[in-house]
Amino acid sequence: MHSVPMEFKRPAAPHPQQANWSVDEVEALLGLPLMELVFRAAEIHRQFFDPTKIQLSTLVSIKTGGCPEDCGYCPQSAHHDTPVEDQPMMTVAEVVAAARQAKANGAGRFCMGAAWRGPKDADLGQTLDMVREVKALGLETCATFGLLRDGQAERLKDAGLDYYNHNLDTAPDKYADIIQSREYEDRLDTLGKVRKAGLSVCCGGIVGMNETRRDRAGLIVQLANLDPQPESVPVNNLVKVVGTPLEGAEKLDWTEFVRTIAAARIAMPRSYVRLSAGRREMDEATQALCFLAGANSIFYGDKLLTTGNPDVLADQSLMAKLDLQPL
Ligand code: SAM
Ligand code: DTB
Ligand code: SF4
Repeated sequence: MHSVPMEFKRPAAPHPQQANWSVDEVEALLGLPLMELVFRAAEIHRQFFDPTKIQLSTLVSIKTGGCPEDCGYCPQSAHHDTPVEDQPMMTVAEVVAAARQAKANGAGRFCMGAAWRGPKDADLGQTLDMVREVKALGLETCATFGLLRDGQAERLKDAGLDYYNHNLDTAPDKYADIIQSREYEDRLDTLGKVRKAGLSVCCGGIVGMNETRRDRAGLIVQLANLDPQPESVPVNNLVKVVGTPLEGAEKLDWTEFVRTIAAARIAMPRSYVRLSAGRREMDEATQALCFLAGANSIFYGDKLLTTGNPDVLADQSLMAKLDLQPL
């Protein structure tokens, strides 16, 4: 039995941008009876969004592997011996071709990822043409290049970047178990730079890394208390890759994943909550429950960065079955 009473209600809902959620509050949400939690999340979803619409983002890895960081989940870290083969930066023409294909498949946003701690200024220069040309195709643009230095976010913004993705990845208390090569504060600093440059923020995390429910609450609190809240919140279920320190992590029960989505929706009512990595390992009914619980975005395309994603035809079939229309 759950110890949190059904009548749990958050006192006097403030403006969502001044949420000031506590870890206790979000942990209590996560512990509500599942059907009650999903119902509340679905109600909030309908207040702020059309629940028949879904946002589709396609990923491409513009520079793969050989990353100096030691993130325990990541197959691209040079610290881990994984099946990922290092690849140099893609050309602008290759990136544009991938973006055209994404658009033809129905994606609305194209997200370029690089296995860097952060971009050197010369690296960044090479990506600006990619951003410009992808934007010119009529797609929204997103980049995830790691930690940014002063001025870099502005250069990306000037080139036509709409979103910058930089995840907090886990709760502050759990962070040191997962990553040693950079601090939580470094990540918050980059998010501040992204905001200051006028870019939209895409910021989320990963669950299924042997964390506790309280850790998941701690991550949601960090995200929800960003002011303003992120426009886009990717919730990744760890993709376990051979050779990474987390390859043997305990599988998160699907109900805990649904709970995480629902609590993120309630804590961040105006944000797009993305059902992100890990969908290939999830059945259609679980995904449907995530959409009911307020997820309204997915990564769409046969690949994430280096690992698989449901193929486009399977996702088109799922969207048709669920009567979800791409944005
Ligand atoms: N290198 C940049 C950085 O870390 O900021 C950008 C690319 S990095 C691959 C982007 C995000 O991918 C990470 O923050 C993490 O949330 C996610 N990610 C990486 N490996 C993952 C895995 N095995 N399962 C789920 N998400 C993963
Ligand atoms: C995010 O939150 N998840 C994406 C994107 N942002 C960059 C990446 C998922 C990566 C999964 C492992 C891989 O394919 O390498
Ligand atoms: Fe590098 Fe990003 Fe992977 Fe960390 S998550 S190892 S920074 S590519």
